[in-house]
Amino acid sequence: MGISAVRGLDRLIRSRTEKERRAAFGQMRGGVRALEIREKLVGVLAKLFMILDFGEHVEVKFDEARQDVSEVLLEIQRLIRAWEGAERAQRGLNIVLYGRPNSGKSSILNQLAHDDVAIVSSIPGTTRDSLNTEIQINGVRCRLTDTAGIRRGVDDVIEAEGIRRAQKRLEAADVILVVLDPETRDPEELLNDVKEMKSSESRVIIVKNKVDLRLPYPDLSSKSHVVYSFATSSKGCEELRKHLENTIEEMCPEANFLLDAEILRKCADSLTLALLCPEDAGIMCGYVETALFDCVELTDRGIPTESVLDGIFNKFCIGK
Ligand SMILES: Nc1nc2c(ncn2[C@@H]2O[C@H](COP(=O)(O)OP(=O)(O)OP(=O)(O)O)[C@@H](O)[C@H]2O)c(=O)[nH]1
Ligand SMILES: [Mg+2]
Repeated sequence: MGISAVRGLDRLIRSRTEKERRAAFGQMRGGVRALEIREKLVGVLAKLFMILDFGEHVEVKFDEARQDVSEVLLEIQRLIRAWEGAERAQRGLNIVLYGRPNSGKSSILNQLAHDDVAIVSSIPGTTRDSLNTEIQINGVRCRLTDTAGIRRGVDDVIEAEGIRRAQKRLEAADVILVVLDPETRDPEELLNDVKEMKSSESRVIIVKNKVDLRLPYPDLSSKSHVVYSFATSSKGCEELRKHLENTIEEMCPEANFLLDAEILRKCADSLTLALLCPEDAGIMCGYVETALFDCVELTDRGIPTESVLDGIFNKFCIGK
């Protein structure tokens, strides 16, 4: 069993959803993709040796080798994104509802959870503390957090603590749903909080709730995606549900093959340097060789000198 298969098995044991299990099988199959990358890099090395040793007698161009390197690099970058998505899915995503009191955050949480998890009332300030529930979206476990409504100039110490906790939740959020209703005063202030507190990778979705009231919403300058909802009905949250599904699919894409991103990143760094180097087959050769040795860590197989020689003799009529 190769290293990828062993790590895939470990992922399989730890997996809790169908999607996590599929990712684990992808990692168990990952060695196959690693071998393909290894083959391609051996091919590039063979071309570079040809240019170095027999440049004047063969038709191989430096640009051809450069093109091959960028193709392998693109493939590796795709695999890195797939790995990052699988890791995100494995740890689960945090989705946080954020907005003014009475905008409909708790109602949205209940609709997304298909359950009466949070108390809903027409009294602003009903939710005093953060509240979590777990849901699955596209097979990804999501911790959905309802928070206290945000308003300024609060005297009540408990409400002030609820607001502080709500803002703190933004830091670890993968997806932030900023809930606005037609009554929302100064939505830019809310969006500034989000901008300041959120991590660079988290996604922001603006939810204009209570669309059934057919009242105008405050103007916004934000470029974040906007969806409309009416959270008094399950159907009224369909657009939000769909958009969340798409967002989560982008953040945790389905992958047929998974390979350890730490090693892939080393490989990608060497190939990036290979592409940055001037038109010098010798320098490029050095970086491609380093990438090949990194890649070997993923395959459990060495690179016998013969494989590079085979690469040369299979493609070019040298010494035959
Ligand atoms: N007409 C209409 N009313 C809604 C909608 N969503 C929520 N409401 C009502 O608005 C009121 C406030 O809803 P909540 O879900 O408690 O609002 P909240 O944002 O959690 O409020 P706080 O907990 O105070 O921060 C309740 O009376 C809901 O029934 C909607 O889409 N349309
Ligand atoms: Mg509430």
